[in-house]
Amino acid sequence: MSTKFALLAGSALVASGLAAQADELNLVCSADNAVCEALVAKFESKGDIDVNMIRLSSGEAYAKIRAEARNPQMDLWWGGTGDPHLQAAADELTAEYKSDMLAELQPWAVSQAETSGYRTVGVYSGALGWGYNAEIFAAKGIEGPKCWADLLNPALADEIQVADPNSSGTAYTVLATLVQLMGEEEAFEYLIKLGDNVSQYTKSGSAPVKSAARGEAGLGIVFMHDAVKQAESGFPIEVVAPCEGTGYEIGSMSIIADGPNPEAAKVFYDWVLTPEAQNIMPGAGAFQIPSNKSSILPEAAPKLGDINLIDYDFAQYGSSERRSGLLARWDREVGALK
Ligand code: S7P
Repeated sequence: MSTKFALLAGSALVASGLAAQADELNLVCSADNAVCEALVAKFESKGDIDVNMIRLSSGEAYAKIRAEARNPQMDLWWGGTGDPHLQAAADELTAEYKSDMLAELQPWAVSQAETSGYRTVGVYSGALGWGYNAEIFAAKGIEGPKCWADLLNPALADEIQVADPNSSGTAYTVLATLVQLMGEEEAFEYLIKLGDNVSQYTKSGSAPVKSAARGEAGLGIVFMHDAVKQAESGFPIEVVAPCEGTGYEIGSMSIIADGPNPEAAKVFYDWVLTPEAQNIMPGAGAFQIPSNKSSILPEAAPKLGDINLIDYDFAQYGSSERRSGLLARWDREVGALK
């Protein structure tokens, strides 16, 4: 670490308005592109660190970081569901970092850090559900589905979209949620039946509800905040929390082990956990629950306390063995049928 960075490291840099030293940061962003760009623009305006950002879905980001393990190209991975961040931590692809900002975070965000041995941290949270196009359902005379069981209604043939859990953290959360709700055998039976109603397994997790908003599909299984974004944009999307219970994510952030710009990674890491950074998110259409206790909770954000949540086992479903095993079974028994 350079002397200048050593003197200014961590939250002192945040307080000083970011580093005075020119530098660059290679960032993988796994949330919606609009929020990735808004955060990068604000960060760059505050200091001399140029950000080279790429947007990849959570599973794709994990695969890239794993593929580059011998010669890491990226410095920081912001956003995306927590399970692949935990898998990267277990694989030691990411670096331990105990930010001073931990003291300002919600217990669930700190717990994510503790579970990973401080190789990842929670940046936002949000529950899984779906958004359906009320006009399409009204035109077809189908009642809006309230429960996971309702999604098997044969009247919904080819009306549902959900992502592929290999590329998408959202879809892996669907898979892990159903396994925790129903047990593994029943969950796979359910997913095979659901496949009859699925027109397409998309690459990105939020794509299904964007299609539903445009009338290209009836319903997208997504994080509820991604459905809220479409409703807030004026599309006829109804947002549903499934009646049997549902899973949730702890969207996470990790520093890549042996990345080329570790100091710049820490500067972004500390800043992006501040209320100043997190309060940018709703303006970019991101309605997750922020992890800093002093950040503003967006009015439109689905509140976890109002939703029937399962006790999601992040340690188990973020473990390398469990995640790889479930994805392999999904490929064999569900993906292979399309
Ligand atoms: O759009 C926000 C969000 O739902 O995107 C992340 C998601 O994992 C990225 O998309 P993939 O499902 O394609 O991986 C979530 O973390 C986040 O809340």
